[in-house]
Amino acid sequence: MTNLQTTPASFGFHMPAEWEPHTQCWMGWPERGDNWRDAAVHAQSVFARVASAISRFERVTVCASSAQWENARSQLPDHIRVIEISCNDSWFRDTGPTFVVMRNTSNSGGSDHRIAGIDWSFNSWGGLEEGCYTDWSLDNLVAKKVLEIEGIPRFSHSMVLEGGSIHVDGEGTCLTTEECLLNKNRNPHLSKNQIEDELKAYLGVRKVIWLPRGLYGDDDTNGHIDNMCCFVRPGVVLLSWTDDEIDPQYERCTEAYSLLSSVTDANGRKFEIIKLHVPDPLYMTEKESAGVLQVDEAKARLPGTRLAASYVNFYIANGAIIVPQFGDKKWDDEAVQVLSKTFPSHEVVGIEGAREIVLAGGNIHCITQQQPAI
Ligand code: KQY
Repeated sequence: MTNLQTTPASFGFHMPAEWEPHTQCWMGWPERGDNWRDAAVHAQSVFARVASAISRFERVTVCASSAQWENARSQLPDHIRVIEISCNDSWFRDTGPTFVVMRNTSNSGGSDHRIAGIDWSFNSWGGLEEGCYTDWSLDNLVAKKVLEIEGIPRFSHSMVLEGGSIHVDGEGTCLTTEECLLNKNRNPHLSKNQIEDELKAYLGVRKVIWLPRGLYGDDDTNGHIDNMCCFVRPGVVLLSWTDDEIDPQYERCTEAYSLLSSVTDANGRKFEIIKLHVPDPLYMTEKESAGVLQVDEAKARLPGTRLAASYVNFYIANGAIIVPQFGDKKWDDEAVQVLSKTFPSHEVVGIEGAREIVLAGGNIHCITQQQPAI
């Protein structure tokens, strides 16, 4: 495997937008019983449905541990590739590589490659004290293994960063949150300016837009952007929204709205902001909590915890939007409608039972990683 020593942008690489064509989607396979209730059986069937839905539009590779490989294989259709990669958990948005591409080969800086992967450092969303589990050594190897399998060169970075904490428009703008990227449990030695410089050098962006906070209750990730706001196309964003002034989510939405209204993107465009209403508040039940092994090595999953549920956490496949559905008829339907209008040339596919993923702290975007086509 080629390990590249300089930065992606200096070679002419940049991270493409998620709506640009993909060659495949990478996913993990849930198994740890101290994060996924009932030994992950319910989550596995939702992962299988997400993988199957995506596989109607692009190739999918699911990575399972040796202990789970046969089980994963038996639950997934034959056309989905199932390979063995051991992981501590199954969030490929955060542990998989961030792919970057080079579209203009005249600016190749001497590299023969047109695609590469960034292998960020991962610390389980906050390290030993504040992270989700205490051993993330296998997760930290996922990006490297994926790139090795695909024969794609790797840019390694010592900065702690998860893919769910960034969104790009593919034309020079990155969206992120201060709550996550400036959190002292990630890169306490780096200033905001230094982090911006790294994002520019690695993602090939020219402007970073910092929302103050992510979704209310998104404590596992310290407010990842991918639950709060995403690009639809350059200059247009979808923002998680509520009109309920007594919901603590309201303050976060309005603060993000004001910020987005006051800035322009890397190309000087003002943002069009489309509101995507969150489901009515969801809480972990006694039964759900009792199904999770409560151990010292992993974050406790307690009854009554507000779940970080948002429809912004969807995946853009080639020609489709794969969106979570929470069993909240009113807002589930509204989300499908808003997304259908927002992405008129995509088929919107709702995944029922996404609550199972939210119970473990993320959603469809968090469990997927697109590999761009070149
Ligand atoms: O938001 C994401 N990208 C991942 C969520 C991970 C939650 C871990 N328990």
